Amino acid sequence: MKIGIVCYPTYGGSGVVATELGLGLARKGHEIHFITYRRPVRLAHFEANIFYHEVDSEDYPLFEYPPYDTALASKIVDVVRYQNLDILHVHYAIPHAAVAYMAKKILLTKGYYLPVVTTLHGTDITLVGNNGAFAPVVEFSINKSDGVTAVSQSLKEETLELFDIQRNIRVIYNFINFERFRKTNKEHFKKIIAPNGERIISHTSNFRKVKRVEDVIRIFEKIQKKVPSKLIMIGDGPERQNCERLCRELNLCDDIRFLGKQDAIEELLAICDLFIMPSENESFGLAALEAMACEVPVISSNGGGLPEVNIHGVTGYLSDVGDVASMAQHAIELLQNEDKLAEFRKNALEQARRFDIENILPDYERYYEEVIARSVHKVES
Ligand code: GMT
Repeated sequence: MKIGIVCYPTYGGSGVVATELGLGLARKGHEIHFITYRRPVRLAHFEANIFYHEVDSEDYPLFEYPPYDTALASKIVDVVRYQNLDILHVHYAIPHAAVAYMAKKILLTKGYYLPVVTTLHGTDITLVGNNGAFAPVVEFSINKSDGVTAVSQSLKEETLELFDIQRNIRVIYNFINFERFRKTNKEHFKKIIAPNGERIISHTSNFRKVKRVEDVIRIFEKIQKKVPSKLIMIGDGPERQNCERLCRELNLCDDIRFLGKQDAIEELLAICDLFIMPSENESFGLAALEAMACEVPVISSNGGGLPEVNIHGVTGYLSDVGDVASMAQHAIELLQNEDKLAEFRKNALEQARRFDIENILPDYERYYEEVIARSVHKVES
């Protein structure tokens, strides 16, 4: 198939999923065309079957807000027509699903029906999409997509609750590439971060409010009182400064390292004993899955789709959102019991295997085929 992919090219989960999906499909022989405003972070090297089309955004003194949506729609029209795409897959509803609808309408005037699949990733529904500023457009463009997928059952249910959706939503989970995410020997890193054999705990996110990053620090403070440990904070974002301030207040600066954005996250996960994800809401929790693939158990909240990924008492523990005491207690129990920790490590890997990219890619291929078959001879919908 010739597949167009529209996504955010940044470090965020939706961009990572979109890029890894494109790379995986290209390895299976599909021709993939990425259409984004910047080269996606994980699209670092030349790959056969991968094409990249940058959206040119024209600046003009009249534009207080450069009309990216218009530029993206024009680029989609151009790529679809001249590369003869079979289907367009847009990741994150805002603005991509609405832009895809516009492109589709333009293409119809040229006698071309473009089947569009929209994947809902989480905050495009639960936070931003649900906001009155965007909600009518989000609802409309989901209903106008030829196919809609959500990354967890929980996100599907939330979408159906929040909007009047007339389309079936197919759940296709986030996935993991085990060629990259697996436990490797990085003892030299461990010696630098935990020179006295302390436990290593980690957190990865974009440090937005929804991630409750300060909870990570507060949980760590409690753990540290019982188990000698170090915390590594991976990623960056608006809440980082508050977190650093909290570390200073709690006198924890020597035991917490802020590493900023990192590319080789798997090399850091390889030395971790526990991963913390206390999010307010998390449609799936790709960062938790990456940890589990590297045999790191997860202490998380039970927000959104996290219970579909992290199994309470098996791969880690779940607590109510904001229940720092319970999360810390679970972490301490696990870190103090070597046998239990080893068992949870094994279980985490086993659970992660359910989401192996090799199992999930065929779900997307089948879905594209279904959507294309439904769209044949279609003129308007
Ligand atoms: O976690 C974020 O804030 C980034 C966000 C994104 O859209 O880039 O991640 C969302 O999509 C990921 C991939 O599908 C999911 O694994 C994350 O759980 C989801 N984040 C939230 O729901 C907060």
